[in-house]
Amino acid sequence: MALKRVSSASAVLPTTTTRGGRAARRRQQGSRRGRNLSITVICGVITVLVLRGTIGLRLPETVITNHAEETNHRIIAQIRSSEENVHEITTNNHTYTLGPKIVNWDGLRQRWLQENPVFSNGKPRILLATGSQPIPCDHPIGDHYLLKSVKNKIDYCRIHSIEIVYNMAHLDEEMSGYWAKLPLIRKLMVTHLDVEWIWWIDSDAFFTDIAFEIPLSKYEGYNMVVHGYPNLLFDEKSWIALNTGSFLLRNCQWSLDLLDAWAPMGPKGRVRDKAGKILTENLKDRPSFEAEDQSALIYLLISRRDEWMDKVFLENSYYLHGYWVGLVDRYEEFSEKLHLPFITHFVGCKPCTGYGDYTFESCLRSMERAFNFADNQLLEMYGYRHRGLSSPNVKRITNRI
Ligand SMILES: [Mn+2]
Repeated sequence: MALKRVSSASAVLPTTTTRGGRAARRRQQGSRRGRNLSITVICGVITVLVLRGTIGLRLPETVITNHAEETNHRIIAQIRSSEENVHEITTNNHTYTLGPKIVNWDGLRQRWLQENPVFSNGKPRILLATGSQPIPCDHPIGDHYLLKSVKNKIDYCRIHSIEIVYNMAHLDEEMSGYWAKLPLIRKLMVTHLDVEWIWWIDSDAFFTDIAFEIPLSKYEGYNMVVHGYPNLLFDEKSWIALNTGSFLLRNCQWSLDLLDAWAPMGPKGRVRDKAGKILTENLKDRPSFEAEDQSALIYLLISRRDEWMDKVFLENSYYLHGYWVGLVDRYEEFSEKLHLPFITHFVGCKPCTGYGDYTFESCLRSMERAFNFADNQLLEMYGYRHRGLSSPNVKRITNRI
């Protein structure tokens, strides 16, 4: 509040300040001008007093808040409008590709690793990739939870020596929204030859078991690791048989080929709409909407099973992705059993745009719990803990230094 008062004062006073500044120069030019200055200053002070009195009758804090809100709205509208200006009209008349075809990537990368042996020593390197839209959230609270989400990821990655990339750029205009991860992953693979695994994680997913590490040795011989269930995939053909909110792709030719095979349903507009119809017709319980990356991957794995499936590991022994409903209300119970869900993923919550399948309130309350649950695991290292899973405030839990 104190800060707001200061900014409001400067919003009322700038004319006086400028006059005062100019007057300082005038003062050197003679006493007559000096008298003029005094009158000006007195007039200015009276004006301010009158203005303050008038504002005072209209509850100053409301005026201040409105002013701040107006400024926010103006700035956000400017950012949005400049974003809209760069949109190009896509005709969708050509067959979409993520880029020039890459061949012999494994040979190239192998040679690079031999030339740079420092990178091939020790544990396979992981690059965690995440991101969010380039414009502000429709609800400011959405941006707050994006910040909490990235703090959670930075903490996890720091502790496990994982590099992290946060993307906010639309690298490919046609692959917007949920499809943006595909061109990003491809770019990261070809520019980070030292990295063995690219790990995509959504901005609406939180690490809720900070100590847990991905058991990479289990995935030797596999190139993709994604949370899912074989029976839901091949027997039920369910559109939630797997979840692409958190998955790992090995940096190899197979993965680049998979991205190429995965991408064609992505281009926004006619292609994406038409593909959405095919996906809804073929996948169990899928609502009718444009094609999204998860259904497209499921459809690819079902329809071309022999070609792709032998390198895909469907993980369900831990929560590489954990559906938040049924997890967030049981954190206390999990703590007692010392078996924490690795990742809590807020599927169906859209705190940034506000058009989710769940109420805004239940999503935010649950995200706060997930964040604090994870944050407790970090704070305990320093002897602190949140006052409760719903509380942003912390308390000291030990007297050690
Ligand atoms: Mn998600």
